[in-house]
Amino acid sequence: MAKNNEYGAEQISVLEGLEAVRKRPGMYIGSTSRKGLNHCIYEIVDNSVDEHLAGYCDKIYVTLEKDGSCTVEDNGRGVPVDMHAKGVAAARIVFSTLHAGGKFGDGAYKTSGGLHGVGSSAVNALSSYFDVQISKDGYIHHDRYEQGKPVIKLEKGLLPTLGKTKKTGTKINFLPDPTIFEKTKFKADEIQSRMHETAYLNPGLTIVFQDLRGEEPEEIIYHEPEGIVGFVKGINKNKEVIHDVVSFSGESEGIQVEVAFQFCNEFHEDILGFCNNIYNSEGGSHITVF
Ligand code: TSJ
Repeated sequence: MAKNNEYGAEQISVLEGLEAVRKRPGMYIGSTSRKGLNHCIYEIVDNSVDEHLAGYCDKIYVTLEKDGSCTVEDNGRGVPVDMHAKGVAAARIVFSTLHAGGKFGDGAYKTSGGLHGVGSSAVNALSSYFDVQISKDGYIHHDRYEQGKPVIKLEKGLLPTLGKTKKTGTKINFLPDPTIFEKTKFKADEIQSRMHETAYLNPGLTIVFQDLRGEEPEEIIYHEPEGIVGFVKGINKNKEVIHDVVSFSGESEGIQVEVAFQFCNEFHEDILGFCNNIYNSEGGSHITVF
């Protein structure tokens, strides 16, 4: 497994950790069907959304590339690249271990609904390649994995750089492993609707979706400054509404709640509940209590 005598016992246990994901992918991403495939994108995008919620990122680019891979890029602070306690760049730990979340900056994950960065290493494990560019501290830092194994040699424990930059942000380009997934073609319409929903739930965020796989490149910009009010308007746009959208928000014991609703001239009722950006098909206690 470890060709390189840089790997100590610690590193070997890390590789075993990601092997566990390849053995039982469903435990980490739900399934290996197209749903699981698309879920990989959401796991990566959720990290950028967390960076937005922390107050540092307002733009996310999601691109379906011609070669079947996906690129997710944000303009946040960039995943920390400095030396971690283990003598390895912090980013290497983020991508190659099933670490518990919240290690890298405490406040960052207060409103995180995802797997707190655990998802990124699971996606890495399930990808033929997983390429990372982190723009931070004046440089583009580079890391790369194949089937979850690092293929870039660290320099004194740190990531090599590709050149200088004045920007900051994180860019991931990954190709799902065809030996893991039953289908490897991302479904654009499902991803578009999830990105639109994410934009409604995060009114300060702009998500640029691009599909470069067809003859004509496609680009959709999702920006919904009206937030969940706009979400309700969008859901009801072809219905006979009987009043304007009603909305209110409040906070109690550090928990923020936002509500928007509109009645239509029909018997059917839809109540969508989201907690920390995650839809709960069973409603969840915040719906039941409301
Ligand atoms: F999934 C992922 F980890 F690969 C990934 C992470 C993918 C993408 C597209 C973006 C990100 C990501 C992570 N964007 N921004 C961040 N931010 C941090 O990880 C970060 C940066 C700085 C600090 C700090 O305390 O200084 C803390 C964190 C968590």
